[in-house]
Amino acid sequence: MPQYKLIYFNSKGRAELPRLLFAYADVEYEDFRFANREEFLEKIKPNMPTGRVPVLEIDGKLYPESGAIFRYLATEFKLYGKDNVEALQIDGVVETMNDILQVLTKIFYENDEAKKAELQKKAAAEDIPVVLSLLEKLAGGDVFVGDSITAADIAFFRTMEVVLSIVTGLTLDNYPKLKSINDKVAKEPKIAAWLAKRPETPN
Ligand SMILES: N[C@@H](CCC(=O)N[C@@H](CS)C(=O)NCC(=O)O)C(=O)O
Repeated sequence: MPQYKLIYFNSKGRAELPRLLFAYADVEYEDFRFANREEFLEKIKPNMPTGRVPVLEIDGKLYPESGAIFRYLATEFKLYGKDNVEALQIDGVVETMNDILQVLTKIFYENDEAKKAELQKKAAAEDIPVVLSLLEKLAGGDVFVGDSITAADIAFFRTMEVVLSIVTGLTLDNYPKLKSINDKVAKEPKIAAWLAKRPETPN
């Protein structure tokens, strides 16, 4: 088994999905969190391949980009479908979900409070429900692809965590398949154990 170290801020952000994959696959890794932005700028950033994080270190070599880390780990942990067609379906789900993340990023980085509130309202009423309806169509039943949990389901769970932390007034009650996927992932014993023990951070 390779030696894994995941390098990121002491926050969930772009590192939480890989952390959930490690948890679900029950694979050991070092969850390396630097203390603050000063430490990042002085000690970490200059040594990262692109100056940004997350970075996954595998046996001493550094690899950037959260999407690449997600696909690599999911493939290593056999969570990326049983064949290339299932991988294609998983990618379809992940790419659709990226439309939600784009909406959320806009809200997250908006500094004007009035504009932020407007964006949040529109996201809850329009932007996110549109994408959730598409995802409901892609869902197979209580998983997106095949007959057991894949990286698509775990990525959806993580996306919903981010959605609910940024946008209020949204539920999955109108999306029965998405609701069962979300509940199923949350109830997986290894995921539940990680959720209970992970460091508490605001985002
Ligand atoms: N496309 C990259 C974006 C990485 C990124 O923007 N990381 C932020 C933290 S979430 C960062 O390192 N910011 C500090 C900086 O750019 O100096 C990915 O998905 O990994």
